[in-house]
Amino acid sequence: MGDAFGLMKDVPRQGGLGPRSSGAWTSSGTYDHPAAGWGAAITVGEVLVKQRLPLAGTRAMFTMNQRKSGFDCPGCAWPDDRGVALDICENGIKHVTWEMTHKRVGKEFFAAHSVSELAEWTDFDLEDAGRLVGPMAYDADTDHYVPISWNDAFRTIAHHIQALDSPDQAAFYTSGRLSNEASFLYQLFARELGTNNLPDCSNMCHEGSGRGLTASLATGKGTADLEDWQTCDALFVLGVNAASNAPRMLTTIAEAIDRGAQVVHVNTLREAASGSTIVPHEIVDMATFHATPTSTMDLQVRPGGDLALVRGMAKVVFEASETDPTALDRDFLARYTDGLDEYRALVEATSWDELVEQSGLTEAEIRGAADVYLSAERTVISWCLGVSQHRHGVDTVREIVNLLLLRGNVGRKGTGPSPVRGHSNVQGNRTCGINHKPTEDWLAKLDEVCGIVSPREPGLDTVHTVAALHRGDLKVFVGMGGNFVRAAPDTALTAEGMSRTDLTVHVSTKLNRSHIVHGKAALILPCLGRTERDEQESGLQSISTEDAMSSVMLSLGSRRPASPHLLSEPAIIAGIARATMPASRTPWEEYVADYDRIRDTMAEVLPGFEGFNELVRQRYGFRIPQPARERDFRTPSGKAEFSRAELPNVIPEEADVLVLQTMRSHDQWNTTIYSADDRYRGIRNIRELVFMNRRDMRERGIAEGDLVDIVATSLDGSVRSVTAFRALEYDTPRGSAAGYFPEMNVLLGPDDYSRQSDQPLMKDIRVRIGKTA
Ligand SMILES: Nc1nc2c(c(=O)[nH]1)N[C@H]1C(S)=C(S)[C@@H](COP(=O)(O)OP(=O)(O)OC[C@H]3O[C@@H](n4cnc5c(=O)[nH]c(N)nc54)[C@H](O)[C@@H]3O)O[C@H]1N2
Ligand SMILES: Nc1nc2c(c(=O)[nH]1)N[C@H]1C(S)=C(S)[C@@H](COP(=O)(O)OP(=O)(O)OC[C@H]3O[C@@H](n4cnc5c(=O)[nH]c(N)nc54)[C@H](O)[C@@H]3O)O[C@H]1N2
Ligand SMILES: [Mo]
Repeated sequence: MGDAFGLMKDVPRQGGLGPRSSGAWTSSGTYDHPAAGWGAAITVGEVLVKQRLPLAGTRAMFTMNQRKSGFDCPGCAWPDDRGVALDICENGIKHVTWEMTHKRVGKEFFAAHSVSELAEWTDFDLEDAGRLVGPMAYDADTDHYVPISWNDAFRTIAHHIQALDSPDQAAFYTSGRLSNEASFLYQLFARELGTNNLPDCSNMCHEGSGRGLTASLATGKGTADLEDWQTCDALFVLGVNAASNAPRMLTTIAEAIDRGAQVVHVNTLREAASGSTIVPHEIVDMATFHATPTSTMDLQVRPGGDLALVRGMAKVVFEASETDPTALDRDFLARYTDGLDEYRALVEATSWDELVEQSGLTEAEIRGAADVYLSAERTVISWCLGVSQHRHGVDTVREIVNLLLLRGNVGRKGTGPSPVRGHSNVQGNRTCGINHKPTEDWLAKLDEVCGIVSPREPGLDTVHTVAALHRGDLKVFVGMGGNFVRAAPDTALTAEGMSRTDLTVHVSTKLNRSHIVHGKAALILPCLGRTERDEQESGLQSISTEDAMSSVMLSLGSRRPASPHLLSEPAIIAGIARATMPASRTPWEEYVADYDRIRDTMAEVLPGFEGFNELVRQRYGFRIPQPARERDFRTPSGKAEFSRAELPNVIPEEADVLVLQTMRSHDQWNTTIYSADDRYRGIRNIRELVFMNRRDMRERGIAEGDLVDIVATSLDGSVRSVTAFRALEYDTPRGSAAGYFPEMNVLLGPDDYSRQSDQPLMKDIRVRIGKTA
């Protein structure tokens, strides 16, 4: 990578982008204790003490995810369980306390450290410096960030944006933590300005899920709710590392098993969730070390093999329907679906040999999964990045829907497709208009209510933003949260593109790499965190978020802000908008004075938000109406559409090429690395590693712990590599390998994205691995 463009020097070392460490690494194989439970509780205690927050942290734990008076956990988007008094998890607490740290990054910090010096810091050290406390501007003469007033910061942005030849020379990125209210203002600003350049982190996680579900069911979201999870007889969990990334899901899974439901995990790895858990809020379970199993079947697919598995299951369902009249829900199929016969013909024409080869499973395993499906009255199928970050992610999502349709498992209690969302409000961002390709209906309504004329040209998504930065087409980049330089593919190219812009603006809580890799001018604008009190003219404000199951709730911060100079995200957006468009007739100041006014406007624009202010103040908020959930499928045919995708070939042509997936460790929140450990995978003190199958290692003469080079060939033929990563033996299918994001993002070329979803191929990087010379 080199130290150009503010990236860390590429010195191979233990620890990757996490804390610097000289201690020895260890790898002890998969965790065989129950997930969550005491291991998590002990870690929570350590985290609170480390951040010097034992009391405040404990208080926060008790107000997290509590209706009425609490704040929504800024971690993942798993819905709050209404029956649970203490609905928390280890990783949510890590996440909250990371925001609550006592450390501060003020003007003294920036005076003491030049940007070139900070470029040498690890990503861990940058974030660990503490909370940002005042707006800062880059001073090229001294190479330091220096204080700037909020007004001057807004004027700087206005000056740059007004100087553009076209508003399309600016891009406005969102990371999925932004509230509904701030999201709405942000997209309103971009569109009033005249651009749909609204790339977001969803372009990297569930764009494919949204597109697949929309094509099949005319809804971009899952139709299953938490209640459906709680009443299904069979639950399939595909490509999710639940124990680390959606830990509260473990509770729901354990309860499902307790009531006799079948839970099938499908993953390339044997993850901790496919074992057992000690439910953290069950005091009795904790005290007695009572572990509940979280799996009744665990299928180890090859990378990208999910479509073949699901099609194989459909094949068994069709077979069964020859003798069992209840195998297919014929009434449902006749009344509500389109394309069944063609789908059936395609499935029947696909041979078992192909399905077995492409799934990496045996016919017996596929039949076993199909039997679970056929025996269940009600089925929920959930998935996350193991499904969506593939070339054919959209096809796989649609195949999942096909399978559900066969037995009427959509729009009925205890059933439905259920993508597991990532960031706490990533789904709400989309609902509120963060979308580079909005529909005409949506724009027309926005224009009518807000009195603007939105542009109709689609804007840039994440991968196309990287390309536009590289071409020099983007002059202004605004990041509303997130860490674009580290999250996006091809770190070096993204960094180089970012450093070519005239202005970069980052609205953030903590220092990260994207502040160090800056444009010619650069601003860091610090904002309130989700846990903090947001006081405006009309008093204390709350914001709202939408969970992965379409429930919208209020969130109220209660902590004293990290600094009196912080502004809220809505206030920052309004400040930028007013400075940039002085004649705007949008009541920016009034919106900020009282967020109820933002919600009043949203109530008019967003379908299903009529009466938003009243609805959201109900004890559990409200669920956004979703026609598909009522079996009202608003596709062009008016019916749920079966898809008919070719079975993709997911096996590399060349025998020496491996399929590498990039994933999160247990001690990480996306680009924030808390430590270099990965407890459930038995890893301590190392992140620059690659998990490999024992036979693939032996074939290449690689022994446990050897240093290896990983060379990736991009779809466009270009080659990227990393050097001196440790090869570690792991239970991953032959022909596959795994490593950590963001250390491995350098391996993804700008062309390596799915043509179906435009998502980067973060679970399908084609690599060759050999010992470091
Ligand atoms: N603590 C914590 N929680 C988080 C996050 C975090 O960083 N830390 N990030 C949040 C965000 S933004 C998101 S999007 C989610 C991500 O949640 P996950 O999707 O769980 O994220 P990953 O760590 O990428 O793990 C991908 C999983 O898919 C499996 N997999 C890989 N390839 C395949 C395949 O081809 N088929 C199948 N069936 N499985 C496969 C991997 O082995 C792994 O278990 O988590 C959210 N929650
Ligand atoms: N190779 C590979 N790359 C990936 C992935 C992968 O699986 N593999 N996953 C992708 C996915 S699913 C995602 S979602 C992206 C994540 O991409 P991003 O969302 O861009 O990254 P984060 O690491 O979540 O952002 C962390 C930063 O957010 C800021 N922040 C924290 N809280 C707040 C807040 O309340 N307000 C504001 N304004 N800022 C805040 C802090 O400054 C922190 O440094 O990465 C993607 N990249
Ligand atoms: Mo994500």
